[in-house]
Amino acid sequence: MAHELPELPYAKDALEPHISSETLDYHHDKHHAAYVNNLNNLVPGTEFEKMSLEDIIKNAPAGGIFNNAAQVWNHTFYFNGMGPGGGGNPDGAVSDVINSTFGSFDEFKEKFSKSAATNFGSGWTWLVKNAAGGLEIVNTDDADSALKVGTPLLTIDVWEHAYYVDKRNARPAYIESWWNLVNWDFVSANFDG
Ligand code: MN3
Repeated sequence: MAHELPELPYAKDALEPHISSETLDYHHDKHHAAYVNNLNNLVPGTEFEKMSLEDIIKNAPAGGIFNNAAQVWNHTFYFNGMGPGGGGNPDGAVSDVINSTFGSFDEFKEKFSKSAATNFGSGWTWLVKNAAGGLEIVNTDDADSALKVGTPLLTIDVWEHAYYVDKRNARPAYIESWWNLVNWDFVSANFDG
C-alpha cells in the first residue's frame, strides 16, 4: 500500500511562538515527507508491501524499512500530540493516573523533561500505558517506537531537527516550550483507547 504524508492538524504558524513555521516547514514538509517517500520506495516487492504502518513496525527487522515506517508513525503521533491552545494540566482519568504514578503533575513533568533532556543522541521520549494499565516514561533511540513497549499516549521528538532552527543546541529550552503545546485531549483519547 502507498503510505501518505498526513497533513498537519493545524496551520504552520499555529504553534508560534513555541515552535516556528520554519521548523515545521522542515520537520513536516521535508523530514516527515522523506520518511514517507523512503518507505514507499522500499516496500514494493517485499512481504511488507501490503501491511499497515503498525504491522510493519511490529514485524520488520532492524533496517531501512523498519526505520522509515517507525519514523512515519512517530512523527504523525508527535504532530498530533501538539496544538494551539495546548499545554496546561491534564484532567480526568489521565490526571488521576499521572498523580497516582508520579506523585503530582509537577513531578511527572520534571521526570519527563529530565528523560527527554538526557535521551542521548537522536530519539524520542514517550509517555506509555503498559499492559497492566500503568504509566511509564520511556526513552527510545533513533527511529525506535514505543509501540513495541505498550500504548503510546504522548511523545516528544528530541532529534536535533526538531529544535535546531528555533533553539539551536538548547534542547531543554525546546522541551520547556513544547509543554505549552501538549494536546491533553489527544493524550486522554489514547489513554481511553
Ligand atoms: Mn523528527
